[in-house]
Amino acid sequence: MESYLKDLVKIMYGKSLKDATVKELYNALGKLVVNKVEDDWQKTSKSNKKRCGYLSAEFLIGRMIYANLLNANMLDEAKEILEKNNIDINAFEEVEDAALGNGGLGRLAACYLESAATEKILLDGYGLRYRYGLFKQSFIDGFQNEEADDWLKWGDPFSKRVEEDKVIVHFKDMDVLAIPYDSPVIGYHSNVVNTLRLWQSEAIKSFDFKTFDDMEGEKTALDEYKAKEITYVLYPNDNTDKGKILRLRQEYFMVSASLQDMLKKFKKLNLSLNELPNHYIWQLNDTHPTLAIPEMLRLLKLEGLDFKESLSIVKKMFNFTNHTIMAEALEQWPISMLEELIPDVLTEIKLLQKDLEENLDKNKFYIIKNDRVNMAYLAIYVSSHVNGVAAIHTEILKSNTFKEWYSIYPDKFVNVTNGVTPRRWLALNNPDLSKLITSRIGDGWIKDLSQLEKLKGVENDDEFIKEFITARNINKIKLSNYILEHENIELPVNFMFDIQIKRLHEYKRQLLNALAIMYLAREIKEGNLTSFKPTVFIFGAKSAPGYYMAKQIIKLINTIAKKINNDDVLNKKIKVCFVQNYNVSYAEKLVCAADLSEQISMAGMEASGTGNMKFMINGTPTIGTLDGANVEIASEAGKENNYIFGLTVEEVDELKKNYNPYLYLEKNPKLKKVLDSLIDGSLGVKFIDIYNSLLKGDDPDRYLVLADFDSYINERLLANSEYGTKEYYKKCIVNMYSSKKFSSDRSINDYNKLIWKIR
Ligand code: NBG
Repeated sequence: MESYLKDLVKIMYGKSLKDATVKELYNALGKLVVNKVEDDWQKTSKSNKKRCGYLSAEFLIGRMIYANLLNANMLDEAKEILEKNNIDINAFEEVEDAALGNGGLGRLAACYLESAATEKILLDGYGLRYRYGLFKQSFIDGFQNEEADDWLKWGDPFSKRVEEDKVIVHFKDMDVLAIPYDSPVIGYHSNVVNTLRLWQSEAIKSFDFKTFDDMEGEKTALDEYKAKEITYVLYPNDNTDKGKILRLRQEYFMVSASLQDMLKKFKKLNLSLNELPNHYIWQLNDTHPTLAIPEMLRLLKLEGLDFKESLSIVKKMFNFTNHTIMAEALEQWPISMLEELIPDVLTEIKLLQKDLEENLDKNKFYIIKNDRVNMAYLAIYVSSHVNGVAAIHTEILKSNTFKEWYSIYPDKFVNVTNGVTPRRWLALNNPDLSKLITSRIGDGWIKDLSQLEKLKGVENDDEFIKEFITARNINKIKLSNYILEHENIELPVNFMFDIQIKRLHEYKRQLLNALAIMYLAREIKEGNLTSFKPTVFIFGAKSAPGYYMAKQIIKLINTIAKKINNDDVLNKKIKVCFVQNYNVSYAEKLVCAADLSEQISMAGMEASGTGNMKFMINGTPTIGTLDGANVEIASEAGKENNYIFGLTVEEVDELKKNYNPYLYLEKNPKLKKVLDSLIDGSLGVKFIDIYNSLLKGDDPDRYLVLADFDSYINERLLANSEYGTKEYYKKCIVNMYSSKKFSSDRSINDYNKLIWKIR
């Protein structure tokens, strides 16, 4: 490998290894990885076996270099070679994350691709190659500031532009080129290498000499821009459809290019179109790619099939995953917009509505209503399977969100609980704990997480506990150093690290956490909490740029952080740190250093959560509500090994019928004082809108922050009192070895068994 790398650096940059810059080494090493897996990649790509396309507007792949080196079995050697040349492999930490996604939904897609390749299942990712990923976040005076995320700054050695596979996507007002960029998806020590194909939009005629000669260069430039604009940015919105027209263009661009691509490949097999579902099927990652269904109908019409024939084929080709029950996230497109951009696709949607009316009670079911197309209903009507992403979430879909649909299609609905890849989320991000585990049970767990169960009993082994604590402390020291350098806040490692990292949303209730910190701070100040163990509360979260309340909450947390961290009495007991630009790479550092994992959404709102799983695998107990995958975490590791609090889904429903937030202030005058401080100026800034959101309006305290407050505080204090004891570390260890269910390898096999049936 060393001589290859030397040659490559020489060929690419005309330099020796020692003279190459970090960026050059990164690009050369990246190419070397691709080269190593190239034969397997070709073989996998050319296989004529049935395969599934994972259609997703987001692939939050993060930084690929370490994961690819590990999976291609090159990591140790690469480290050695670099070391020999006085280069620390950690230098690649400067490489920007590929933040081509918002949060859980996009990161899940990335974990699934990795797991499928590892499990030798033919699953290719299809999405968009955004020129700019999710914005870069910094704080200015405590407010979120957004800047463009130029993720390609360092180059992209893992992808190649596949000119010969370009296709044309047709809109009513223009035709656009879709150019695929392919990256290998390398499984862990597996010979299956799947493909992540991301489409980039470009103008068909990029430079026309004649136009230029006619002095009309500006017009050419404008046309070029209009085409390129489609894949310029990832919308930082996982639950509202903003920038509507462009978003719709993106969605159609993605699905049309992907389906044309598939059809081209299928035609090479010289089979009847009825055979299509035996070769290609699709998983729709949320509603964003749902236009694939009418687009497939349109393409089959062009092949000469009539609507009924096409529909019977299409019904076998698509499956739909729902990731949220938030009404504002279930996309609905106005007919007028579809008419304006893609009238032929709208025609197919109307035919689907007609078909529905022939088959179902049109008073109960529809795809089009009030001149809008309901994308979720469209997906459910046609798909063979609809799945939720955690047991409780699927139950809510069946009994509530899609109740009517479930009553006529009970067999369509299945559950596949989310998972995360143990390669990135334990083996790579937590090398010391990994070493400890491997020293006891060998390294088979990396490919088969159920082997962690062999550790059962080590929670009573003093030597193991000691080494577990050492590993945790090493991670805390590393995180603390990193935070000092990047956020300029000193975090003593003997403090308990209490961490909430996820997108900022009111339902996720970062506000509950913040109010609880304010409450604890008051109690400490007043001398009521003398035995409170020093704790640092860490937050990481981006808010959608147009989400006012979320941004207010960021400002609030930064305000209390400043106040507490500068208070010489308080900062011996509490510190608060909101890290900037939370992303996948930051998460890798945070989840392995956490003493407590905050998963405190209002029950019924968090479809699954995947951060909760990452903490668990790294041996961190959850403080959480019975929501999403928390329910399954508590059941796998034992409720007694986690800190479960708050209203259940049923209790939430009951309480919502007649909710009075003031009741909780009367019951708990200390909570009232905390709320008062939001508006009395004592924070230096007044947070009137946050205050009003909790107490005023039609739907005060929509996410029941006040109702869950007392039980949250109690559980927090319990966790705090146990922290640092042997009992506490036992809980950590039991969580870690009980986490097998949350490997995305398991999820992928569930998808395959229940839905895809590929092997
Ligand atoms: C998110 C949910 C999470 C879930 C991920 C992945 C969206 C629309 N939904 O709870 O909020 O873990 O999807 O399934 O991003």
